[in-house]
Amino acid sequence: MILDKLGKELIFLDGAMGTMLQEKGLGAGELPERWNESHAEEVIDIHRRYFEAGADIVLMNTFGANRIKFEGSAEELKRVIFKAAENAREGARLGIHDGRPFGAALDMGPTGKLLEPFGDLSFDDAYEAFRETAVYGEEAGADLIEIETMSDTYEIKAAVLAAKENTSLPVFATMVFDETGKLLTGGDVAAAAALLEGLRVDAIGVNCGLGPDQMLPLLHELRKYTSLPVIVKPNAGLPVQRDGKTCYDVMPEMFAASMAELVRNGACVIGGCCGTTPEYIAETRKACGKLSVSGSEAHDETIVSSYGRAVVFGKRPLIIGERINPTGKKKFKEALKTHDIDYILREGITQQDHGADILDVNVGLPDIDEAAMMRETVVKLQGVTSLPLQIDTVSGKAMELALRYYNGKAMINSVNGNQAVMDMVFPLIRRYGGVVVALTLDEKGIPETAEGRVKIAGRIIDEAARYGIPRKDIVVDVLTMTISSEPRGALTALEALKLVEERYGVKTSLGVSNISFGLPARPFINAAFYTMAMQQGLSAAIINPGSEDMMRAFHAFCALSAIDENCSDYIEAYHDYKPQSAAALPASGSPAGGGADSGTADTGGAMPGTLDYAIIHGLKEEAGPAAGRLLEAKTPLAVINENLIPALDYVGKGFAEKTIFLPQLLISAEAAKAAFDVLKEKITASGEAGEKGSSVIVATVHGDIHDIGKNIVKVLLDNYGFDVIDLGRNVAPELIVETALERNVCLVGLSALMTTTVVSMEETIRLLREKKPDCSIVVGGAVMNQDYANMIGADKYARDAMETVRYAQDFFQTDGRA
Ligand code: B12
Repeated sequence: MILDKLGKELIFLDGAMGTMLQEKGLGAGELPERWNESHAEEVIDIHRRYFEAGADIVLMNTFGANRIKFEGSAEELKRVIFKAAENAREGARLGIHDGRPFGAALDMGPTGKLLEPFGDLSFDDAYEAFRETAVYGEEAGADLIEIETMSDTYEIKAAVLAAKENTSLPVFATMVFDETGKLLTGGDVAAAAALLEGLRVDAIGVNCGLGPDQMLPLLHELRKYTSLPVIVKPNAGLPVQRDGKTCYDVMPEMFAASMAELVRNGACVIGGCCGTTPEYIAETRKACGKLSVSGSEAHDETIVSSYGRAVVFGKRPLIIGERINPTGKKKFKEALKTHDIDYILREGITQQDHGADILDVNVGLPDIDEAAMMRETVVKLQGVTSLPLQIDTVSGKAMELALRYYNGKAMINSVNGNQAVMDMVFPLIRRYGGVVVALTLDEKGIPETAEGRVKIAGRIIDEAARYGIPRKDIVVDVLTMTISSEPRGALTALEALKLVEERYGVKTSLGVSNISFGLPARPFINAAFYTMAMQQGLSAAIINPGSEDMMRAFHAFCALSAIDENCSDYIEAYHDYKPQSAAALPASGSPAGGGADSGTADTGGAMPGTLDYAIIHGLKEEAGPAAGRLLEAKTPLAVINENLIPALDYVGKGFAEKTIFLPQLLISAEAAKAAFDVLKEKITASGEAGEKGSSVIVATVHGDIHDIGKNIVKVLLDNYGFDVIDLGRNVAPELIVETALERNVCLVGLSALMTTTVVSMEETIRLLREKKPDCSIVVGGAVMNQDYANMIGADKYARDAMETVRYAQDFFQTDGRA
């Protein structure tokens, strides 16, 4: 019933459940889903009111009903979900007076944990948690599954797969974007849309975070990249704090008027999120009830994505980096055999720095477990680069694992006209989404003529359609034959390139360097052929972005064909070019026309192999040894101040400027910690064994989880002989005061790194002054300065760990407590 209406008629969802439960007395920290059993009447009443207000579908009170939040109690979880479904049905019985059809959606929200490699929840565990909830939901009678409030594409992928692989229910999926159109993990609307469309959800959309007016640009953006029905569920405006309570600034009538505007712009499933109540839904029904939905336009853009970016084919020639491939590379083969993943990651980062848009990943070698290696490489590469990946393998198992654990819509290299290969590859694409490279060869080999190759492309496209794979998800590779053995090899490929695009309207890709095999000075031929192919409309080339000749051809072509407006990318790349210089290619050359997201990573001038580079790129395995090397020439404190902190500052600045996103911040922090572990050993080994007994409490204040700086302070204080009581991070003021009282500690060090947590610091100081007035308080952390410290009543502001030690020494000496 829902799928019959979807996209044809406007479907009304309900508003917030949490807001309503809080009004009814839900306490802080209480799991709202437990109210399905303990306060069933209240939950039923909320459903009833939403149905009366005009909702067609209500969301069951199951947002957080998963084994992670319910700490493994499957029995309770199942009971709660069944009761939630019963409550929704009872709400419908009481609230629907005109007999209209209704639905109850199983609501699946995020687990609250970040997934690996950025957090500690594995993809499989997330999948398993969602699977369990989805299965119970279907058994309990849910009519569809709505996955909502997701801010990480990897988590939503786990949830969608769990729902689709284990139930037959329709799946709706909505995510939370900020006003700049980014997810918390950095992905944009196009990236999320590509992923979700690839996973074949039934409707896609946005919820939470923003009010209805701020969602309009997001809706436009979504409609640009998907032809799926679009869901919009805004908050009742932006949150404002009044008397310590969170309130929303858009009233029901204004909300409804904005919702009508959203419907006129293409939303076809609408409802409300935080702050909305039955009044909002009633007004929305009034304002929108007579509006019709505007049909979806078909979108035929070819898009691949990663967690952090979408790459759209057709705007300019794309560069697919070919270096992650053992063919003809002795060192690479060795790295695969010795399981030197860092070597592979470095190849990825270097290609990104040189301007690749997509990275080809081929780790096939006869004597290794390719599937396991492929999975590991894909997962780890995603930890150090946000470039989309091209999975390059002939092994079905390796392809499946890579696609399953890939966080985005991948490119797949490849399928061909051989039926058995198509039967292996297409079901995987149908299941996981992806853009597949179709090689124009079949059981009979590679046709000699352009027409022959084009025909095979046509057959592959038709066969893909039978699997439900649209043309936009196929990129045709007409194959390059080497001109030393096939004199017309280049011409045939160029002719086929043009024909394929003209006849089928598909995008193309080509491995370029094969053209010159067996000839001297191969780069000359490669670069010229590359230019000819781009002129012929080639969409993407598999090349080595580290090759100066190829990149010059690329930049020059973009400038000549007016893709690179005002030649600005060309100028940026070559303004300091000197004819004799071997280093004309910039370390971080930026390809033309890609805008802010054009696939390059700034290294802040740091060189590969250095600690700064390892931290900036989150190379955890490299950071420790790099720190070790620096220790040969510097003291640990100098390494902290001259390398570790500046590298983190660099990342932090990028984060503030939104060129770096939370996942990258996290892996940089991990790398910094790995480096610090090495430095710590050295500091401890050189310890100035002081008298124990002068106790100091250190803690990062409540609400703040930054502890790298605080840990440095701890280690140094430890090392100088103080008895350090480390209360950790995110520490409540009460605990700090209790500990100071219990252990009679007279020096407390507090750390805060965010402007928002300076208030917790102030509160802690206030409480300490009240309960333990003889305590001295030293504060630090990146946001802190002398003025702030004075303002919040601290005794001392210490700029760094060493200053903290000096202060502690003075304090205990003058104080005579030591
Ligand atoms: C690493 C990092 C993280 C890591 C933290 C990992 C960890 N275990 O600590 C992760 C990825 C988890 C993280 C998360 C977040 N982060 Co952060 N993060 C940073 C970053 C890049 C570096 C901080 C750092 O470790 N510096 C290196 C250490 C050694 O320096 P330090 O802490 O200043 O310490 C020295 C001195 O200050 C002093 N000191 C430190 N503590 C103490 C204590 C005492 C008692 C004394 C005396 C001295 C002292 O001595 C230290 C050694 O010399 C900063 C940017 C920056 N440049 O600071 C952003 C930054 C602090 N983060 C920021 C934000 C916004 C966040 C998030 C909210 C992001 C999000 N959307 O989720 C979350 C916060 C969650 C929370 N509730 O706390 C913002 C804060 C903005 C603001 N002004 O409020 C910053 C400034 C980035 C930015 N420019 O936007 N982050």
